[in-house]
Amino acid sequence: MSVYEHLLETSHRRGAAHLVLIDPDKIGGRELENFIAKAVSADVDGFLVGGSLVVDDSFHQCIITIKAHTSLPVVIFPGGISQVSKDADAILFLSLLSGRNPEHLIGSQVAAAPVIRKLGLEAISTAYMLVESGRTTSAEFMSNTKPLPRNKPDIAVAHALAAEMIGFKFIYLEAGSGAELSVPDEMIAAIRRSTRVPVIVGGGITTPSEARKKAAAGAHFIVTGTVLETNGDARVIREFAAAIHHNEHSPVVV
Ligand code: 1GP
Repeated sequence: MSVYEHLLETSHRRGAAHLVLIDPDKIGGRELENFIAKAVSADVDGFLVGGSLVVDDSFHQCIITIKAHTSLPVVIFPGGISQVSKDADAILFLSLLSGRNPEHLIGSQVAAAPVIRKLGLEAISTAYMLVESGRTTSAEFMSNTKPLPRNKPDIAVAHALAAEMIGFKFIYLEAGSGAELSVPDEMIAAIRRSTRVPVIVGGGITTPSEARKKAAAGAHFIVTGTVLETNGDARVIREFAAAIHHNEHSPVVV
């Protein structure tokens, strides 16, 4: 089974799946090992690894450390073309479809594709869409693109339809790491009504009940990063995972 199929099967079985984002700039060493152990025991479904910056060689080591402590999928969520590692299970092969910057639509992809093939990494084509979320986010600033307007679900749906027709395997609705406002539930629901492409939602999700609403609106995968960097207690991680796994009739924690 491919990593993509495994992720979809997990999401389908549990109602939605919880992916935890690890930024190698923010955590490493023993602290990372402890965090992964807690996340695994708290029933998360997989890890994304990446960041807008990654200023040293911590990326590869971070993947190795995570892989040594879990058999859950470890998927690269690249902030740039240097963020590849043969030790990961797969890579989200992102195209910044909400923007009109050719470098992020196809330029970086052409540069990265031969490297990914050589490493034998599974590439999961992902239509990456930034959604307006209050303040300017790192992803928006670094990519030099405009996000989708948050109060215009029709524009987001048109992008999602284009993603489906082009053949992307995932749509990633991104408010941005640490965003003031997360992706609106109405936008998630509108995209789910219009396309069959599985949807990942992340950015600015700060409570289990907020995560649960995104899952209930139709997100297949919920990504949390900052909130667990701030408080990575096993209890907190477990509350997020339980809220997201809505097929399992878990209690809602506000
Ligand atoms: C960012 O979607 C992820 O790319 C997660 O965002 O750090 O705000 O949880 P947060």
